[in-house]
Amino acid sequence: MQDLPATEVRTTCPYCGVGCGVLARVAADGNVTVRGDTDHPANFGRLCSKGSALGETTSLEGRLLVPEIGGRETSWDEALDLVARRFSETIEKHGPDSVAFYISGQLLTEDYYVANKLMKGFIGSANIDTNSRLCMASSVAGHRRAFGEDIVPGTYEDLDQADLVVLTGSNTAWCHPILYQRLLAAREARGTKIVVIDPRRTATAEECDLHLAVDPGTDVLLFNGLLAHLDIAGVIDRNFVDSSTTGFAEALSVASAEASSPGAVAAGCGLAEADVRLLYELFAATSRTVTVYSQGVNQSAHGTDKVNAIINCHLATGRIGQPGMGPFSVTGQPNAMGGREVGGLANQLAAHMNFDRPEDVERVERFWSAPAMARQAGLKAVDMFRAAGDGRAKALWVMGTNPAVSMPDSARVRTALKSCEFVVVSDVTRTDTTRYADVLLPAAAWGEKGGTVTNSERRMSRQRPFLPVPGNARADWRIICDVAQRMGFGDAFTYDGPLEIFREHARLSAFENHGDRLFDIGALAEIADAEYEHFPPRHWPQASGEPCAERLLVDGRFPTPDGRARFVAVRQEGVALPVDAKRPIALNSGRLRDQWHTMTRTGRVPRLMANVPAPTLEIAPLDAHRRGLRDGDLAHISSRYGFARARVTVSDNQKPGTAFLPMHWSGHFAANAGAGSLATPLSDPFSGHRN
Ligand SMILES: Nc1nc2c(c(=O)[nH]1)N[C@H]1C(S)=C(S)[C@@H](COP(=O)(O)OP(=O)(O)OC[C@H]3O[C@@H](n4cnc5c(=O)[nH]c(N)nc54)[C@H](O)[C@@H]3O)O[C@H]1N2
Ligand SMILES: Nc1nc2c(c(=O)[nH]1)N[C@H]1C(S)=C(S)[C@@H](COP(=O)(O)OP(=O)(O)OC[C@H]3O[C@@H](n4cnc5c(=O)[nH]c(N)nc54)[C@H](O)[C@@H]3O)O[C@H]1N2
Ligand code: SF4
Ligand SMILES: [Mo]
Repeated sequence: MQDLPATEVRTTCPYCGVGCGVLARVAADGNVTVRGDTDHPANFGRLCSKGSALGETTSLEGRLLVPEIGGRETSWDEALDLVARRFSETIEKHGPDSVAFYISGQLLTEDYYVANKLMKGFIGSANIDTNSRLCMASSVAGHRRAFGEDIVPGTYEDLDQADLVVLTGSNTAWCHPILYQRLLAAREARGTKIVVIDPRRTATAEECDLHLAVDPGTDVLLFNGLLAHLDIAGVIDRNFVDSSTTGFAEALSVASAEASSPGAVAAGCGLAEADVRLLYELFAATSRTVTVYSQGVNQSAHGTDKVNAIINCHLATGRIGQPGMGPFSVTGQPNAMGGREVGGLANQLAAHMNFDRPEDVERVERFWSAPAMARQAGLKAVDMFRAAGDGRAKALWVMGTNPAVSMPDSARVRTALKSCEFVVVSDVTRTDTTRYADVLLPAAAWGEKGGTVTNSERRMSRQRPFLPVPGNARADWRIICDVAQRMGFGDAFTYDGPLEIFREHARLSAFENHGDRLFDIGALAEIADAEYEHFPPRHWPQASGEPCAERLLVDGRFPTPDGRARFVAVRQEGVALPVDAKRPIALNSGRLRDQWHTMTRTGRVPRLMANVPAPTLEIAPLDAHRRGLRDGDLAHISSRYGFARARVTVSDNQKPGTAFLPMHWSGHFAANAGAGSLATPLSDPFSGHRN
């Protein structure tokens, strides 16, 4: 990596899971400017609209700078004493499962590690879940079912090297913009074909060779039909299937019975038969195929089955672990992958270990010398807020996420936050959630704290501070350790900085790991101060004494007990978004190019607000006509769970019977425009994911 002028600091973008490298510079007058890091292998110097505007988000306007108890400013000592005392008393009186943490894929790996350690090893409950539940949990569960471990086999280079890229349930052009630009550049160079599977004609679909506007929730049928077609077309990789997998015959038989022909699939998915055939023929004929998927797959009551339906097609053709091919779940948040490494979900343990293996639980217990090791999975996000609402969870700590807006059935979540006895919120600014905080803790923000994040392709990068920590704000890892010490767990939480935590995290990944867990970064367990400071972006695994494997699952061996991958026989369940005469429109929600989630940062930047300045509901011409709605009208939208209001945009991009409302508008920016108020809390049985 090239040396930088002393005024520039090398760090990583805090938005999406592409994980672009950023060079930040602070001018003498305090103004921050950023540019892309040409040395970073995720972006090679490019930044999207949100990344380029990062310099405009670092002002202190609206920042939380002092701890508060009940709205009154106070000292850290008083706030931390109260948090520790209330958590300890609640645990003493009602047991460890009466408390919970709801955390975030936007925390750094080191923050995440200590939060998980405190809850699962020292408090003695697994009631810690993250907003990645809304995001990545179906991929995690699908990977574990198929591969035995939560593995993303591929790298971004596979997109450069593929001849066909299928983007399903992913508006890549807006949500992973730099990856999308990379894909377009590859197409320029080698003529890559791009297929988009999405009920909406998104910005991503505008550029593609084939767009399949599937009915929402019908992806399993589409991919089951593909599996059946691959068999008929004679492109099953028999060698690979025989030597590296189990369960093929059953998966194929279920798929073939359900999706007997492209015609049957087309009818079930609301597609033209010719388009279905075209996809199937392209897929069958192209060995270098990558299937990228995101929330249209994950965020659904049958998300795990969708993930396995996709993986089945890659296993059947042996298209996995080789250049230019593989299933590729792209992560949403900057550290969604890091959170999975440290076990941030209620049903995971740290370092890719799991509650369903008692030897894993004991191993983590031994490593931490944990006085109160949790032995079973805890409450997942939706259930956690139910428990907070009905009095089972009596003390809740929310860090780095805004569930009052972003959880489905958010009105119920707000009621739960109001009724929960003791709510702590760590954030950098006031949000719809901080309104419910009994104790408000001011966290250090991007640019003020250091640590590591891992992007979609398993590449770990450093975030580095370039600004002083303002007011009395503190880094999240430190706040968590401060509370842990006051709860009497001092010896295990005396880190002097993120580096010490990172070393422990690396040691745990290698602890009694004889190659059975692919997540192993043992080579970094003794990383020196200067090396952590320098830390070039690198993939995991980084096992001690072994070369770093960039692409995983290369040799046809999988981290299951028998070394084989598993086909999962999946059936198309009822459509994910049931509509009826009373509620005839299936509402879909997602993202805009220039906004980030609940807008706490991007909402402050005028040029990012300019593109779509107000909440809008996109609706098909036919549906608009039936309801007498025209462009610019104010629509009242209601669901079983709540209501919202938004301006109408009549658009051919919407399939009749579906409408799209961005997820971003919180109560802070618009009254009653929250998509979360309308969204269903129905969850996937395997991942706890909901649609
Ligand atoms: N600009 C911007 N970028 C972001 C974010 C942001 O807030 N703003 N957030 C980040 C995060 S955390 C995440 S998780 C990612 C999300 O990245 P994406 O998943 O690409 O984002 P969404 O806008 O939710 O798009 C999901 C797409 O799935 C489609 N879809 C809905 N139902 C179905 C279905 O049943 N089948 C199929 N095949 N498709 C369906 C929707 O129409 C929509 O276009 O984006 C990340 N990047
Ligand atoms: N209707 C609908 N709802 C959705 C989705 C959807 O598609 N549709 N998508 C879901 C998905 S995939 C996701 S990931 C979630 C995202 O939803 P949220 O996680 O609620 O979204 P953010 O607005 O990013 O919230 C992050 C919070 O952390 C704060 N913060 C920033 N930096 C720091 C820090 O360093 N420390 C601390 N302590 N706080 C910090 C920010 O100010 C902000 O309040 O939304 C989910 N909700
Ligand atoms: S693509 Fe994602 S990581 Fe890269 S600059 Fe844009 S928001 Fe940041
Ligand atoms: Mo997400």
